Amino acid sequence: MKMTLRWYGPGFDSVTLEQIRQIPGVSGVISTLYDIPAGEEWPEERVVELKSIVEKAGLKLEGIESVNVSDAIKIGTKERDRHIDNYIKSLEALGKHGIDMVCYNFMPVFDWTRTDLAKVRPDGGTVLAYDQKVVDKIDPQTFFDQTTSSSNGFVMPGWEPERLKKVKELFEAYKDVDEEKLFNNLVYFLEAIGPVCEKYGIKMGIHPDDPAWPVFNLPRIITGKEKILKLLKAVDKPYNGITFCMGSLGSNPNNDLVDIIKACKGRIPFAHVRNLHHFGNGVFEEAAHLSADGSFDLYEAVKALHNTGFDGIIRPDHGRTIWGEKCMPGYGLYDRALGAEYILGLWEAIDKAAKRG
Ligand SMILES: [Mn+2]
Repeated sequence: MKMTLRWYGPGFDSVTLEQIRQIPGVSGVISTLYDIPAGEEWPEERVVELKSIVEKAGLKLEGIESVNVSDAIKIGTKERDRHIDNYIKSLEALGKHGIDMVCYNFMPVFDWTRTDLAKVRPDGGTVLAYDQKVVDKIDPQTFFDQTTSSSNGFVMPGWEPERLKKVKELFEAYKDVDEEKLFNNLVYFLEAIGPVCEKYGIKMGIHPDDPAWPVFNLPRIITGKEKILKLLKAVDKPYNGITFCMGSLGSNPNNDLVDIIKACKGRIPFAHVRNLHHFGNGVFEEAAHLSADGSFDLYEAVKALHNTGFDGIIRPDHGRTIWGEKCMPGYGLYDRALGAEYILGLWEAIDKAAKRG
């Protein structure tokens, strides 16, 4: 297991690599080339540059989150094959330099969705929160404008302004894409990138839909165990894996997180570990990683990862904003550092207990 933190790169992140390096047990980061639009090729020299910036700080670039998949690929337009060729070239550039874990998602239009980016909790910290009733009352464009204007001036992953300023057009482009079509387009994509993944030993980890149900009537295909297993079976190769995101899958309280980990044994190259507090009826807020602060049992989840032989990359997921930090919502230093230490503590205890029988 390799403990990492997500890092957005110079100019995009309030947290520095020097700070990350001082978190005990964190050996690397997960990063991306934030400025390259989905569908375009990642130049090899940019990959080399990113890798060297990270390594100069004494850390390892363990993987990429994300190499984004373009809407053309998700919709299946005539541009798709050109974009897939570019995706393959990007993977080639990564694989050549030993970067072998790539996270991506196949969510139409919006990546993750939250209705409040700074909900105040009783201890004064703020968190990302979701209320289905708010989403039900709002149109997508207003929703987009509200989300981007409350991000403390940071560009948030999946909410890139260039792409989303034309929300209406995007919705129009997706109007004939139902679950089945989206799924088939995903399989088409995965089969096309198979050879380059196998050549370099790249593990692809699809990120589950967040929240794990359809929003704004857009189809969602990675929402729970059954659908994940359907995908793993459709392209039954080790490179086709999932990013086990506890917060996303756990947004639906009917998802049994431990059961999903067991069912996906050997196909989880990347794990996002975090906690949520559920209020019921599609209302939840993010919480500190500690089990007692939310609705999930982090001990059981980490134990399931350990017991299924998980040897991939792990990171604390969204943190609370605490101690007056100015940061991208969910991605401050302090609470994610606390989360990393907690997960590492659980792992050490579980690992030692297992070895002592
Ligand atoms: Mn996640």
